[in-house]
Amino acid sequence: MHHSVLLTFILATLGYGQSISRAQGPPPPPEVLSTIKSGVLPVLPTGTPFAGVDTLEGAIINPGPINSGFTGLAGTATAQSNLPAATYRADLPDTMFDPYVGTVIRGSVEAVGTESGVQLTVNLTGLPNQAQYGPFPWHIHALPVPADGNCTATLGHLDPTNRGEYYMCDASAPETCQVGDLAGKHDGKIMAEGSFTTSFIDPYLSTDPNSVAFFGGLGFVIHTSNTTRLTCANFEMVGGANGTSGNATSTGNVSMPSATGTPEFPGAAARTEATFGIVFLAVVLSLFF
Ligand SMILES: [Cu+2]
Repeated sequence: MHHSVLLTFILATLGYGQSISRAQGPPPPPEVLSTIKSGVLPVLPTGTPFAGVDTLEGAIINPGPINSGFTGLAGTATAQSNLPAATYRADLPDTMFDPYVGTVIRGSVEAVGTESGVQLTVNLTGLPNQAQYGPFPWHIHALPVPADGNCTATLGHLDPTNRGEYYMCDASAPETCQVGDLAGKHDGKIMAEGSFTTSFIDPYLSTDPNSVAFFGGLGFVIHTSNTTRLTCANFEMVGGANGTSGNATSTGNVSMPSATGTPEFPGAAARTEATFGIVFLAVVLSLFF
């Protein structure tokens, strides 16, 4: 009896915090980059609770069929307008979270509030071997990167509509995508090796700290195609809301956005947390009764 309880507990633990990302086309051959700096889990589960889904280092790499038009449990994302003209920037660190890809990704993502959404400007260098590790998913995640630089601690994607991560984003209906799924909404995963630059307006992100789509302080993450987390950085405020931003190298008035306390992270991560809590409670009760 206790064996089955223990097994349930282990499986629930493996499911805890599981974060997933979608993949277009077949994934590349498994490439074990590290036993500790991985997608989500520290080891390759041998008894994954996600039947029928391939995993590598705990990251789901085959999310199943496309369900275009999929809408989150909390509806579709809201198009923003008249946002505070604050500037946030995620500056990638000198050291990669996962340094086993033979290069260091450097650069930044700058994000400025506009009349009709958030203008993002992406400048990256050092993207690793495309054939071996690409294409590279890139997202805004649900939690900040902690001081130790642990990209795994950012959990899944910013997902205020509670869409979950089991279905690919349909770029022709971006309001149905996860708000943090920059790759899905904007030209897909990065297909470039070396340098990559792009700029676009995302209508669904917000520079208003009171919005569920507020990304200030949250982590930007770049993955390998198997969702291993390569590098990450938080969006920190580098320009105020008075419209005087625009100097990308300015570090004046650097301040973290107002403490976000408990950042929004509904979606898959929250659901697995709830499941974990229930199973954990059941295990504890079974020990006593
Ligand atoms: Cu991500």
